Amino acid sequence: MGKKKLIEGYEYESYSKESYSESEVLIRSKRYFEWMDKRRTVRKFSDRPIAKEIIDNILRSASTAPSGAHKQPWAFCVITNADLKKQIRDAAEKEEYDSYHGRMSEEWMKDLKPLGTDWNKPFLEVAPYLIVIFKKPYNLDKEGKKHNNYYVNESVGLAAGFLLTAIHDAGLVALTHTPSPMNFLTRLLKRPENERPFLLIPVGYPVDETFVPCLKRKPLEEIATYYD
Ligand code: IYR
Repeated sequence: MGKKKLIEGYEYESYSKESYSESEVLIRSKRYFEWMDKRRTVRKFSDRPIAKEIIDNILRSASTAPSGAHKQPWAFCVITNADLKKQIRDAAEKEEYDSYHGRMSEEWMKDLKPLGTDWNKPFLEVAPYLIVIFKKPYNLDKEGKKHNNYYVNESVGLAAGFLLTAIHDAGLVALTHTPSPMNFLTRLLKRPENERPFLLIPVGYPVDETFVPCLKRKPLEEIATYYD
């Protein structure tokens, strides 16, 4: 921890980054991109177990994300219990069945075709861990009074991104699953009234021979505009 000082009555600590030469910064940025580019969403998981400590560390990384007024408006539920996983699978498949049989538009179904998704979600029972991220639009104090959080979707989206990167770095894979609607998660996991399900993320190792769709990422020219 760095040197501390008070600024307008609040405690601050000195913060310094490693100082790399510009060529090192260039190499690092390229290496990071190439590594991130290797992350893929996987839909077929092995049931190979994973130590809880690994998941603990991944969640600690996710929770380093910035958040509005540093409220950290997220809660992570980690499910390993087989019975609970089955209940989640059953409830998700019930919703997904309806989505794939009429709730999703023709265009949506066509867009999903190349990804090979359907209403069957075996990974919800096979993956050793299910992580459910909840967002907290407000906190409740001891008297039950509501205190709003800020930029909740942005904050929780960032934490989800950090979570996926930590999973990738650890050598594991994940699937950002969005059963819709997902209020069954509030019920099954008995969450408090100030939490809303945000993402359901199975985590594990991929099956031995894994195939993922051949996707192309948009080139830089298509995603970025520089204003010099
Ligand atoms: N939630 C459904 C459908 C689905 C929607 C999108 I957009 C995807 O990128 C993938 C799936 C499901 O999980 O199957």
